[in-house]
Amino acid sequence: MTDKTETFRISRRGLLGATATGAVVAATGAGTGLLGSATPARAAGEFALAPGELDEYYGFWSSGQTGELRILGVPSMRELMRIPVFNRCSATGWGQTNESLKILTEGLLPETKEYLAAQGKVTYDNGDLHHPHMSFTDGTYDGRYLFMNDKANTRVARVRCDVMKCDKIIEIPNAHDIHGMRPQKYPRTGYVFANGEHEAPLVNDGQILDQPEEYVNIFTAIDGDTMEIAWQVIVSGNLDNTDCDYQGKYAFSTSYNSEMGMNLSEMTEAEMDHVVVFNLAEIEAGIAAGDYQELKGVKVIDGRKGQNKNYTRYIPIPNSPHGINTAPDKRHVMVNGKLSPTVSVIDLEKMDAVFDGADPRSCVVAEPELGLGPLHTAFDGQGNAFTTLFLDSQVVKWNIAKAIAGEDPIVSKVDVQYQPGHNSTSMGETAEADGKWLISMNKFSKDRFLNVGPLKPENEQLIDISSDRLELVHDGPTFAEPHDSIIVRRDIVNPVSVWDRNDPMWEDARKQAEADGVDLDWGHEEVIRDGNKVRVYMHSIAPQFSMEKFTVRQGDEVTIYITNMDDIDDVTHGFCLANFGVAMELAPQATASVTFVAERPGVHWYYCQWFCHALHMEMRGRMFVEPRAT
Ligand code: RUQ
Ligand code: CUA
Repeated sequence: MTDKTETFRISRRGLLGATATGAVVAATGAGTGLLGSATPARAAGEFALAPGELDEYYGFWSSGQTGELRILGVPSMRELMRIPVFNRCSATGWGQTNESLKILTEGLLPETKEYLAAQGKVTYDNGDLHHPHMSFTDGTYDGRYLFMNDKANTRVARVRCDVMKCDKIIEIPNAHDIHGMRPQKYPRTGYVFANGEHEAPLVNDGQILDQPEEYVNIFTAIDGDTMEIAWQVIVSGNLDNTDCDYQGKYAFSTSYNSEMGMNLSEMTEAEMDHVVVFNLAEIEAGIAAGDYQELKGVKVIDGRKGQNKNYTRYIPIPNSPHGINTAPDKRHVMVNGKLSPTVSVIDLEKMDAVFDGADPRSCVVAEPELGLGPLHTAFDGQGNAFTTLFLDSQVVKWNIAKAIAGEDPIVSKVDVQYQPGHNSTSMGETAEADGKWLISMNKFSKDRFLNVGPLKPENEQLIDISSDRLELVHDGPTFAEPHDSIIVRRDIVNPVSVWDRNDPMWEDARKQAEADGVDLDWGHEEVIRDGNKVRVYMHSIAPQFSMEKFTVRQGDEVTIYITNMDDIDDVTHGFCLANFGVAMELAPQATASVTFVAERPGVHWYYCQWFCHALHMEMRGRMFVEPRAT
């Protein structure tokens, strides 16, 4: 299909100024000439921002098995920040500070806490973060929160966009391994929908192994404001990806294993799998009417096939559909075929009839063949869709109206290197899709970068979609594994630069300080002894900690609370207690605390681990640990 690409080859130089406002710098030299066979050489640097220039978009990136959230600038593709979520972070102390441990532990199920305790742990320290999505109001991003899933340990987390820190993590009961996850688009978020991917016996207590008919899968609706579980639905088949409509009526999930197979050949046996459609009002009414069972404190409704209820419908879709994406026209939903070369187009205006008894397939209004291995679809807001073709290593642009009219919908294709999974377009999963940029998130980079050993980076490619000629303009190597991303207009995201001294993040520290008669707001430098528990309160102002030294006894359980009194943008300190494995971030006006047992007698230096001042090296102090009396 490269011939189509050729057809649309036009000079882009003249369009540059219009498409990348403020983003253009002079060409810096010869083109690389290696951007793929169908792409002409272009001068390096044309799409880079000049030093000091800001990006037009925030990109929020998952990191797969790394477990963190990342912020990139688009179109520069510069990595701006990493936000630890499901992982343990050495720099910030995430997973070690009391504030982060509270978030990492409070949402765990009792049996998980028990399991972890048997491992000598209080929380998981790995995660598999696939899908980051922002909260919506009225069909577009509202800049409040980001939500994300953990496939590895069945969790959903929330990041506050005002400070760009995780403030809630919950484990989802009854489900197994949360994969697809999306926030409600209308009227607002509202619900966060989360798919359990792997089927398991409903009561999974070791009684059942090889009775697939006893296996179920669970769809969960979480209240995005409280991060509590609103309800769950038992479904037939497994669940892969999910999305919802712009009307607030339906959510839908793909299933690649309608067969309920337990091995590869069983899972791929059927010609048709399905999309499950969830009728939100019917489910809410069913819950209100008491038609549920309570499992682990959650109201669970039965939406399996064969129920004579209106909670769900099963739309047959060719073999093993994967991604599901609602178009900004607020009407069409694309179901990506994976093992089928097709994308099935669902017309939501036909969905009410399906719930009224019409043939479930009657809502499928087109099923164009686009290429091999369609996985995910993004949109430009102008009636076009962009689908990744994993096996063809291409992104195909196609016209939705033409597909529905039965005409050849393919506009153009671009080669990507290599094997794309997700793609995302600027504002593309909202009603404000603007058709400027597309990121192709490729699973392999092969020969695109210097060889770094057997473990290679993945490759994210930036494609200009402002014309029919899809132009690859940037290669971006990334570490494991930027599964999915969203591209958000920068006016929507407005984080603060300095913390509010009364932020809920350190409410526990504030309460403890109050109980200890310590003023957390200013000037505290106190050591409070409470049996063998010692609480040390100090503050930091560049380039000093308020305590030059303090003394504890061997075996004391020591908690150190530090408030960074600096309120200047960008003056972050850190606290590292050498040879105690203790370190944390202290952003402007933040309080952080950490607890450890002082089992090492002697003098131990603590130092500021965030370069903050010309006298940063001098920003240090001593903890003296008196030996245990023998
Ligand atoms: S899924 S490569 Cu985890 Cu987002 Cu499609
Ligand atoms: Cu304070 Cu470095």
